[in-house]
Amino acid sequence: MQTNMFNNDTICAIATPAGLGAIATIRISGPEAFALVAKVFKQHGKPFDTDKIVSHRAYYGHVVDNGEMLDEVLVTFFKAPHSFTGEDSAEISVHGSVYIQEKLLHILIAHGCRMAEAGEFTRRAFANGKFDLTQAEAIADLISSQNEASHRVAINQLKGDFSKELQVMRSKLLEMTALMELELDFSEEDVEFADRSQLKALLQATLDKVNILKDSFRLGNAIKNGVPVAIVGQTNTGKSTLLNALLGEDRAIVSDIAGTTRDTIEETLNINGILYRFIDTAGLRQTDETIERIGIERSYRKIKEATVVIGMLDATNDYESMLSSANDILAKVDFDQQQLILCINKVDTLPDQGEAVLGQLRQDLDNDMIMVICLSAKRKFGLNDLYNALKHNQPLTHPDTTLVTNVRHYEALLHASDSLNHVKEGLEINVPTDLVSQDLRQTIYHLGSITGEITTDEILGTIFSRFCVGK
Ligand SMILES: Nc1nc2c(ncn2[C@@H]2O[C@H](COP(=O)(O)OP(=O)(O)OP(=O)(O)O)[C@@H](O)[C@H]2O)c(=O)[nH]1
Ligand SMILES: [Mg+2]
Repeated sequence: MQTNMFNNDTICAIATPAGLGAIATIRISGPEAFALVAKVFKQHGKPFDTDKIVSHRAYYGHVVDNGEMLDEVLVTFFKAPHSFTGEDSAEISVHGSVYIQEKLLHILIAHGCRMAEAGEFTRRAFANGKFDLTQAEAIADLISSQNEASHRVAINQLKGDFSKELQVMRSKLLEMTALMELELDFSEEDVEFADRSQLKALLQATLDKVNILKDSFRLGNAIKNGVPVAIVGQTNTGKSTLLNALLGEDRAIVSDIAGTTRDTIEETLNINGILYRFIDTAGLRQTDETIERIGIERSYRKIKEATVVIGMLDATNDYESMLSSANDILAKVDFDQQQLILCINKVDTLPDQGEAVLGQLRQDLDNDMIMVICLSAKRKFGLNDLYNALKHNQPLTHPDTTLVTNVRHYEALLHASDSLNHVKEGLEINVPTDLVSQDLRQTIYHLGSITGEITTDEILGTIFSRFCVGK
């Protein structure tokens, strides 16, 4: 529910994590913020004079309610518009007892404050023009960032470089569209205000930029949610055993019955600062069993979506069937976009620990793009070789490149790219100006929806409800 959003009331919430801590902070924002704090905050036993507030300064005192002292506190005041939300705001730091935190919230609410909804502080900041939508979303990403790479991407987005790129494109298109629409007013006179060759050049430049941003999503998403690594292969090759070995826990069921794993199992793991999303899949084989078949279809889908494919081969099988499984897997890999690591598993059962098979397979496949390693998932050896192979697929990020990490942005860019292509085609076959300008408006709309220049309440509601209360 986001109904009260623009009622201009005063809201409060605990901004620090739930539970016990050394200190906790309660955040208050809105027109009555200072007056509300003054109702409960005392210095040297005397009422606090809000006229004397200096913005961004911390004041020591006590929260007293009904003559009873609740806690010793520090209150920091932020005067509008120089606060996070752009409104008068205060932060009360209390001792981190759960009782104190909740009691203080109750006291504030009893005095007329309203409990904030999820993301409401950030939504108010957005409404007050403190930042645009991509920056608001970057704040959520920053809070949830768990490693250096995802932190860096969130910081870049927060700095607003992505927004600037979009705004420049959008305003150039707007200018051109306005000129075209002016022509419509003079349709009798057959004038051309918008130079068509300039328009074509602008379209191409915009399309190139939009496509670069769109294509960066694969990498951006990998950084944010983990590089997707699909573990695939025939039944009983040891895929689930490998997942468990990587995680160091018995996450997936392992058995010598072929077809044990029916559904995909995903777990993220941080290896040397990079987040990977390992996906154990149902073993590939011919089957009449409906559920297993659905699982196998999912395995194929996961191969498509993965950045890295780990193809599991079983060293206890004869060489010819291993080679044919390897060929089946590599036929499904798109080497322009994906990396394949073939793992000869169960080499603990071979006297030379797989050395001979490894050499033979490398020779027969004769493909530089494929890495082949020996492994025993069960005895946990060869894992280091796997980590090293994965290193070749670290998401490379240049600090200055803009990466799209958000599905909403990605979808808007897809739409923008489609409508730009429409405009281009339209110009080539000389469709009427009003139709071209309609397609241009579509592009402008999609680009504007990313930064929040064009949004509906519903979209905003969905975005901000993903934030935690207090943010
Ligand atoms: N000797 C040996 N056995 C292994 C190794 N890895 C797995 N196994 C055994 O192989 C059998 C199958 O292992 P799983 O991990 O269930 O195989 P899977 O590929 O997930 O099988 P499905 O889920 O049926 O597709 C089990 O009995 C494992 O103990 C290994 O490195 N060495
Ligand atoms: Mg399995």
